Amino acid sequence: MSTISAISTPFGKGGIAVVRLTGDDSVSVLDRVFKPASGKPMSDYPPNTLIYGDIYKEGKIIDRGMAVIFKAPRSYTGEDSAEIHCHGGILLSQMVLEATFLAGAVPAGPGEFTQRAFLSGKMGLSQAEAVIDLIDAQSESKVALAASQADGRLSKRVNEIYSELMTIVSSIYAYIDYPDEDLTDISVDDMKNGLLGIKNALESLKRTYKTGRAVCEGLNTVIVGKPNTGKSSLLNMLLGEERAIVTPIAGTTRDTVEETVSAGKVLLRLCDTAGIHQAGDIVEEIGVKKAVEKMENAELVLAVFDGSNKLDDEDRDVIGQLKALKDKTIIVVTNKSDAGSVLDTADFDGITDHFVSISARDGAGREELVSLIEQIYIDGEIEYSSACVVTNARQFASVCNSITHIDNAVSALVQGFTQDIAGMELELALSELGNLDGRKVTEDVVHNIFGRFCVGK
Ligand SMILES: Nc1nc2c(ncn2[C@@H]2O[C@H](COP(=O)(O)OP(=O)(O)OP(=O)(O)O)[C@@H](O)[C@H]2O)c(=O)[nH]1
Ligand SMILES: [Mg+2]
Repeated sequence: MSTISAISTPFGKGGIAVVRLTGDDSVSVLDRVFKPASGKPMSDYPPNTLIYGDIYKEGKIIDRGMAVIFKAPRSYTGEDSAEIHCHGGILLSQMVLEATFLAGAVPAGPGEFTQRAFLSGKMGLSQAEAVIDLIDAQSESKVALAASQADGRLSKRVNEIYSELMTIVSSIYAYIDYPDEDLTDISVDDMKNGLLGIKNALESLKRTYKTGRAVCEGLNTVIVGKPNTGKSSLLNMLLGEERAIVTPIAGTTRDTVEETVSAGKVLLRLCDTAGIHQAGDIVEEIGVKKAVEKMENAELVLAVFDGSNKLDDEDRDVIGQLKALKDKTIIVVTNKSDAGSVLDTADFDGITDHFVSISARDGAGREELVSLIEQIYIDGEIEYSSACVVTNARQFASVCNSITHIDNAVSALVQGFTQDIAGMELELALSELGNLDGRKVTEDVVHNIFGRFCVGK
């Protein structure tokens, strides 16, 4: 493999910057760029040891710093690797990087270090994804969950399920190829039971995605309501800053305002929208259309009503639209509790069971709203430090597809079809499980995943 290098620390001034190398020639590239103060070459030093010395570019010393070598396979990538720690100047770290290029390294692409770790078998794909989640994490709960998945827990569990399934598939093929010989002691009933056990294991993994998604991917959440109910005030309250314009004039928000915010353990991808009503002009009309579209595409709808006033025709129109929504979680937020509260849950019959009363202006009710969202999305049984959790749509799709193939195999067995039909379905299930951890994943998927990383990771 070629030797690649990149600055692994963020762009900007800092105490130190780290230039990272990986590939067969890492040590010889390092020897050309870094000379230990002792006069001995770096290659004479043992690995995993930080050594002090001079950093050279085109024969001139440009900085003093530290360097370390990691020998294959005991490195992040599984290859020979090295790091140079220089002072954290923007130009200086760039010059050190260029020195590594002059010494034979080539620039690393986004996520290429982790991609190499995956290719050399150091980590599964779900583990690599957990590393992205860790880097992206905006909430403590996401850090906790990603850190626990980055140790390869999900990969391990999926591998166990894969092996169990493989045993059954082998028995089925042994049975088909040599029906008269006693090669397998598994009866059709045993096979069915074994498959149902595997299906149950996959079903419990599948259930963890509700929590995994809420914590890691975030929930697509829209704030809707008629004008002036306090939608933008709610966005600001959740964010803890005056992000959206709030005025007493109905129709203040015309375009959507989008922000990501953590609500306790849940990550909300929030969208504030224009008040839904009969629009007065073309700009408003477009805003209202956008609001309705966002509502139809969201998964969590925060429907805001002014709880200090009786419902009017505009509210009733919003309620009608909420009733028409399918497969969404709706929370009715009655706002302006400081000004009185004349609405009750009966006013929202048939929309939802989730209600909360707040005063977005004063911040009252924020905790109740957050804990209601956590109650809906976070499975309290999931212990982050020990559980296997499905955290993204790609992993979830593999789990769902493998369940479907197992179901098909079981019904083939139950209906007495020839066993090769069940065998074919189970091979598809195996291939789906293989996808989950990258065993059989296509090159496109791999590129797509690692392309989301930053350069230097
Ligand atoms: N008393 C009281 N007034 C509030 C509260 N929340 C918002 N308001 C007021 O209600 C008015 C409208 O608030 P916004 O947050 O702009 O309402 P909106 O739903 O975004 O309005 P549009 O963007 O016009 O649809 C402002 O005058 C706010 O100060 C609250 O909790 N109590
Ligand atoms: Mg607004």
